[in-house]
Amino acid sequence: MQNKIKTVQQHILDEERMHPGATGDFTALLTTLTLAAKIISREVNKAGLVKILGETGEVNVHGEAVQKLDEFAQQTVCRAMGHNGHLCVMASEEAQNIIPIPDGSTRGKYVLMFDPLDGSSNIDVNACIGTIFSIHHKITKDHEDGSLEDCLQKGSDQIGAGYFIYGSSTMMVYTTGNGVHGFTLDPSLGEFLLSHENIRTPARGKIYSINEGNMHFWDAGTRRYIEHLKEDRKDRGHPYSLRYIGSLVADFHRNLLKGGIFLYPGPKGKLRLLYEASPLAMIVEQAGGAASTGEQRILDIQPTSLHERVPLIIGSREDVEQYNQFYKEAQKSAAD
Ligand code: AHM
Ligand code: MG
Repeated sequence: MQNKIKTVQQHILDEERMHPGATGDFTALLTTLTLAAKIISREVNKAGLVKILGETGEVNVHGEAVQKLDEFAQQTVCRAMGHNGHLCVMASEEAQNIIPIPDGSTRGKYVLMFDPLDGSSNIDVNACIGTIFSIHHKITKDHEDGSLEDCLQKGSDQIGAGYFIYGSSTMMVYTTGNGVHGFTLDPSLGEFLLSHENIRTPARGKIYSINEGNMHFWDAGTRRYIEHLKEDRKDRGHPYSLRYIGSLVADFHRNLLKGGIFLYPGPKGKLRLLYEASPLAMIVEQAGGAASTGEQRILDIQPTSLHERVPLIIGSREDVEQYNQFYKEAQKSAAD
């Protein structure tokens, strides 16, 4: 039989229909998000042409104020999602406080957290960047508007998570708890088409991704673990290779498909729990992988503030488990 042709909207709708009492609201929410991503993708693709890469404050050839791409992405998501009618509040890596739904727009039952353009240091050099999103149910009852409390939910309570990657093609990868599915944007149709159904990440990989320039800041467990991977290559014939783009979505996406481990270790980490770690942790677990801080499962962390950072160790299950072991042993020897 030939491969099926299916748009992301059809796929989400089919998944939503599996839930009794589904209203279609969730499908509508994600559909609007794909529209925002298409707009961002279009700007990313023509960035070099319209000099959109300039600093804010510049004026382009049309006499319009030039925006940096990350600000453009932030505003695009807010403008598309704020009026979508299904959200009660949003929060973004690019905004200090929670983002209320605009006056006059219908409030809904979902909460959206997002990183509008992750990997922004790669924009100027034409490397992959992405948009990451995380969706929760509203949990507060007293107002139609959502609050900080609605945003500070554990990753294990997410009802959906995903990312868009703006690379050699634009892709959407998402999960609603029924596996992980990937869609590739066909620019001639303007549709995301199913290209990677039910992604499973290999149990063990051959790639590690870490900023080795930070080696002297690493904890002892991380240092020993990375040494061990290099010894695996030299002595035990398991060829780990280092691959690091410095754009989380791109590093994560490659490792998800090929197998491997991405590390941004502590003590505090750089990556944000709500906009980066939690959504990618849901995706990786749904694909059979794992995500931890070294001592705790990412999805079990109770957030305490909007922009909280966590160490992030994420990827193939056996690799993450082995890292956790190294981390715990180093903690134990330091305590003895
Ligand atoms: P950003 O949200 O400011 O783009 O920072 C997050 C990025 C991630 O995409 C990437 O994994 C990490 O920062 C790379 O950091 P470093 O340059 O310290 O290795
Ligand atoms: Mg980011």
